[in-house]
Amino acid sequence: MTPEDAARRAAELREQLHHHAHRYYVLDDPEIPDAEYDRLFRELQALEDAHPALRTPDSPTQRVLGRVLEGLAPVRHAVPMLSIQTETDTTAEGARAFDARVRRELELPDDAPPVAYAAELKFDGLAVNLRYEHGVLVQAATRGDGETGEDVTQNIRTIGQIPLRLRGAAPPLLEVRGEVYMRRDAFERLNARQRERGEKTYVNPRNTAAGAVRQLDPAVTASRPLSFYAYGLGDAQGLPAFARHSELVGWLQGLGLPVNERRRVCSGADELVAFHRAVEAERDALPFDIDGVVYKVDRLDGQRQLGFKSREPRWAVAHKFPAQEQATRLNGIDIQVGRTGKLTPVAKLEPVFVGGTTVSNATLHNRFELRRKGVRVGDTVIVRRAGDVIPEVVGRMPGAPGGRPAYVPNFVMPRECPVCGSPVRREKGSLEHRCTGGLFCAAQRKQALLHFAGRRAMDIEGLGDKLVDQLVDGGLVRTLPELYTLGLAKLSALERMADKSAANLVAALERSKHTTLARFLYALGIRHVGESTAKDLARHFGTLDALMDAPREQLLEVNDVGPIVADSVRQFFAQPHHREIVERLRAVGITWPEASAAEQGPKLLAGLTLVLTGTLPTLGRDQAQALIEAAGGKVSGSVSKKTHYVVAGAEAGSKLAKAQELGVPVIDEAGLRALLEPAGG
Ligand code: 5U1
Repeated sequence: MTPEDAARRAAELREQLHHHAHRYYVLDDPEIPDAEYDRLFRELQALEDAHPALRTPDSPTQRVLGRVLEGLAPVRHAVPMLSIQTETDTTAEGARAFDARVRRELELPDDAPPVAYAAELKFDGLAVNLRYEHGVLVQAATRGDGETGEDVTQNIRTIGQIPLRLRGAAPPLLEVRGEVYMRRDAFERLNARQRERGEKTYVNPRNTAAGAVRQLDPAVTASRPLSFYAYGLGDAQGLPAFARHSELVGWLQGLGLPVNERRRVCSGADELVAFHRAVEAERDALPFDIDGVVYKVDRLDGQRQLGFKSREPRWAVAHKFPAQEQATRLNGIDIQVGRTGKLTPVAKLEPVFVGGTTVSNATLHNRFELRRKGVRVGDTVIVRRAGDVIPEVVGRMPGAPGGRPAYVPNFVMPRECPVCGSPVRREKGSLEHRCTGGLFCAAQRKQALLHFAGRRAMDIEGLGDKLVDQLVDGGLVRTLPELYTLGLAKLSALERMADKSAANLVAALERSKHTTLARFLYALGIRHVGESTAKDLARHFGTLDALMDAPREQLLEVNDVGPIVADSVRQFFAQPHHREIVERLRAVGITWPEASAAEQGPKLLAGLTLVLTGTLPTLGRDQAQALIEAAGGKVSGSVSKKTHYVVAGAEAGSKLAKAQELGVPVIDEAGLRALLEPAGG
């Protein structure tokens, strides 16, 4: 290859790789398989090795080559990185105060039309300034004190979402401001990896992202999966003439920078309030943490008119949501015994308002997790409560510089179950301590009853934890079948039980007797048999007797059943008292439509695994799943070589791409309906 040919090919490859990196990292919509990207990447690497002069700073191969630094150099910001004022009223109404202030300062009369605001998410990460000269990333800096930040260029270059070169007609100088953050799934994966290696887990995505950006060794940053959103400008020359902030954000997107889609222009206070409410409701479903929303006067002439107050613009405000993390004192550690006997250390906390409620208990998971976090009774700890997730202690507050000399835990796992006194054991290779008391243990009995009564199990409405406590502690229910022999008289005699509630419960118990085999199996609480496995087992065996007598090899034939599940099912039904419970449950009248395995055969989708993705034109997700399962098929959450069909609707994303990559047939709703019709029908 002549040097000219090599240069031409290298430029072509750089162009292609920039394009595909943008599709992959920014748009999350790759056009080519990963393997093809890797092939192009290696071809460019080989060309650059053979002709080092072709190795340009914006080459995609140059993302992780920085050296380990002794310290981060200071960078003086050409335009200060301002902070943003915070609206302290975390209710949606807080938005009105900002609108009122803006209107007053713009001297708008009461009858003037509503002000337009750009409303965006407030990402919980680390603010950075990216400097592009003639479209090439030349420097990245943290905010620091707003005047001077730290040079983190090498580290920022490792973030795939941040373009090393802007697309299209970039101006001679452009400083982009935005937030580096870590997605929650990336954070969970990172912590799972740390746990596997027996290393310290990270407290939250924000601190992990901030720590990663400020690393001295860029290889460490590269090993932490980071993301970026752009939301504003620093210094710039030769910009197009914008009239509005919202136009500017659209323009940044056109340059190949990631901007968040959950933004809109709101007209006046009412729409700000609605935006705040809507985003707060979506908060826990977002793939990353936010701590609020940001409102900015959309018109740039309006921003200029409002100007600044000390270090903050008057034209913007951060409207926070209630914090999801708070510090509080760990007063003690209790032990909770779960349905399968697992002992969980539970933190007894000085009550603290976090994630919208007062929290006084939080899980510490297990002894190993507790030690990894270095938590001791008496410490100030950080408690996190996000959405419906159980509150957890994520770590301890850093103490005085120097910290404590060495961590000595002041909590030990009991050797005997605190509820029933049976010995506590930890199986080899497991992190969990378990009570060996089985259903002799009142705690396990209570949990077993609650599980049995659960919505997805026997669905016994009205049988909650308070009532279960009374039934078990009062010696009224020792085994599952006894639930059905309680009767109205015994229930009405319970404390705080109104006649009507007792009658409702009796009716709910009666209703629950008509169920399905899958629900019944799930309700028994066999270890490792979740809802989906219960459905697989019911579908495969058709009758309870066939399943109870099935040898290991037959169990292993069931979809998704491996040795652990097979052994657990065998062990469960090998125990005479479990058989007795099953027989007594049948004797009280619990029934389900049974089918022989032979009758299961003609089901149209028997043995097929389908994946649903995107929005189907008429069927909701649950409806589609129910139709597939009723026809004997299985719905899986991810696409693999074993998937038989992917049913794709509008806005199908990565699952569709995966199906195409693996050559899995893709059908639409009409295709699914055709599969569900008998041949010739
Ligand atoms: N979305 C967004 N986040 N955020 C944070 N915009 C935005 N603007 C900021 C900050 C600190 O500051 C400017 C208003 C100066």
